Amino acid sequence: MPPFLDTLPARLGRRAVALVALAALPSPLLVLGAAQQAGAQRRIVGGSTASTADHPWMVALSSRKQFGSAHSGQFCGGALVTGTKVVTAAHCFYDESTGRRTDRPGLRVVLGRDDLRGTAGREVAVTNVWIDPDYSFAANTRDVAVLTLAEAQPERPVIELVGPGESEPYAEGTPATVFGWGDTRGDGSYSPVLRQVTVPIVSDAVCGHAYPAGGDTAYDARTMVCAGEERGGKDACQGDSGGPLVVAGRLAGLVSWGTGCAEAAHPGVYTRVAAVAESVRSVL
Ligand code: 4AZ
Repeated sequence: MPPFLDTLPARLGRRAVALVALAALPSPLLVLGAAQQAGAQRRIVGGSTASTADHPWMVALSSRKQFGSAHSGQFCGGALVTGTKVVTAAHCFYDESTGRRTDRPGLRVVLGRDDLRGTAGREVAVTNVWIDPDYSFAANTRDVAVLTLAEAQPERPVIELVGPGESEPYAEGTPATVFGWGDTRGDGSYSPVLRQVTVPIVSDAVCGHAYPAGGDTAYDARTMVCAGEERGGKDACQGDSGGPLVVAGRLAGLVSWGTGCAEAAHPGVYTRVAAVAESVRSVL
């Protein structure tokens, strides 16, 4: 994802704002003013470092063409759910400006590497990218993909998915932890090291108000879930896409979209794993 921030919903912004407009946008620090005033630290945004030793299912998706390839070519996050399958976001495989499927040349899954400047862990090729057949790029609905690894990882612990139709993990206020190597400040500062932040699940009513119907970036309670503090300061951001939102040790969400990062009253929006679990299970 282009490592810049604007005040539009991320998906709309990525399509509508050319790089040439970057200079004309308010500075990320101004955009994040509310979070700053709240005294928040802006990491993942607002979190702390994490390790794949503790979260061995956390993986990076890498491509040799990716901007910022100093960080192992990382462009999205994902989660290992079986010895050969990684769950991530469908939009990681779509071009933001055209809305079409895009190639990720040299696509690999990076396992066991906390610091993407290094060579620890393993890089494994991908033999297949499955996108949910009902994924909509325009509406951001059912934003899920499943990658098949060229080599099985039988020793590596996996994360369990929340099951089809479950609702309890999504109760308002439930603590949820998101992991990633994405932007820590909303200004293109991708993190070389894995980070995590814990945010409360936001109710459908509040999230529907934050992202009302009418645009193509509306909140859809059937296929999405929101998480974040009302005052902002903690969030996923560009580059965290596809990464896991973990509730009580299980995969409950995938980083999908949002307006900016860590803004007050604009929680992060995640793919609701319970809504796509049946479809995902059919390809595991
Ligand atoms: C993105 O562009 C993105 N604050 C992901 C998550 C959020 C915003 C943007 C949520 O990948």
